[in-house]
Amino acid sequence: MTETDALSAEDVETGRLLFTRAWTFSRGSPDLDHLPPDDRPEIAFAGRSNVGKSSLINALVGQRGLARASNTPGRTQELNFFTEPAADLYLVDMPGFGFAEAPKDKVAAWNRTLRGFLAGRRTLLRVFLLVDARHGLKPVDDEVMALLDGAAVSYQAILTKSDKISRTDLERVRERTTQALAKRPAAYPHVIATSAETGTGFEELRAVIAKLLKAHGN
Ligand SMILES: Nc1nc2c(ncn2[C@@H]2O[C@H](COP(=O)(O)OP(=O)(O)O)[C@@H](O)[C@H]2O)c(=O)[nH]1
Ligand SMILES: [Mg+2]
Repeated sequence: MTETDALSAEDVETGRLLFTRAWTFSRGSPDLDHLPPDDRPEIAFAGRSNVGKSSLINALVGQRGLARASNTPGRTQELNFFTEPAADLYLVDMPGFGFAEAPKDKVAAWNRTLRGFLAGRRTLLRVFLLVDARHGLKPVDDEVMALLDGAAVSYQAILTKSDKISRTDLERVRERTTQALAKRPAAYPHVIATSAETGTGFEELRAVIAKLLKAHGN
């Protein structure tokens, strides 16, 4: 049974309501010393530069301008925290791994910060690992998954930009991704496909998050 089958109408409705609220930018953290207090569950969106992390957060909350989406890869250079007072949850927009246009030492420092956050944040409930549906998993995704497996942080893959490929190709990449994740101890087996362009997959993603929060006791 997939998680989709196990999502109840109640999860779908709770998820819908969770994201009709007004989410706001809470803070940007350039390093591990400026994170908000770890006083509530967090869900982080990770993945390569330009994979669609910021666009996905905007589509999730239904607010076009909340997270900055950009045509310039690697522009987001802080961990950005979004919150909604009644939701008791942080959504975390992460910068892309290994962004190309910065000096080497800066990239290295960045990757240390991202790794430190992913592997060491006590309140991280789940990491959504975003993967461009046209390209599938890349070596840097393997590195991230190995890190999360090592830290026993639960993660789930999302195939983004699904509007850019055919249904057949999407099912092919979903199958390949599912098989790769089956070998990973901390990976959630079900792969979600989204399009920030058409809205595909967001009812499911909202329900998955609502269900996670319910299981956590919120
Ligand atoms: N067609 C399509 N384009 C998308 C989608 N999601 C993001 N994009 C585009 O991909 C580029 C990078 O998106 P962005 O959200 O900034 O990626 P990030 O670097 O991972 O935060 C932007 O030009 C977006 O408009 C999607 O679902 N469909
Ligand atoms: Mg971004």
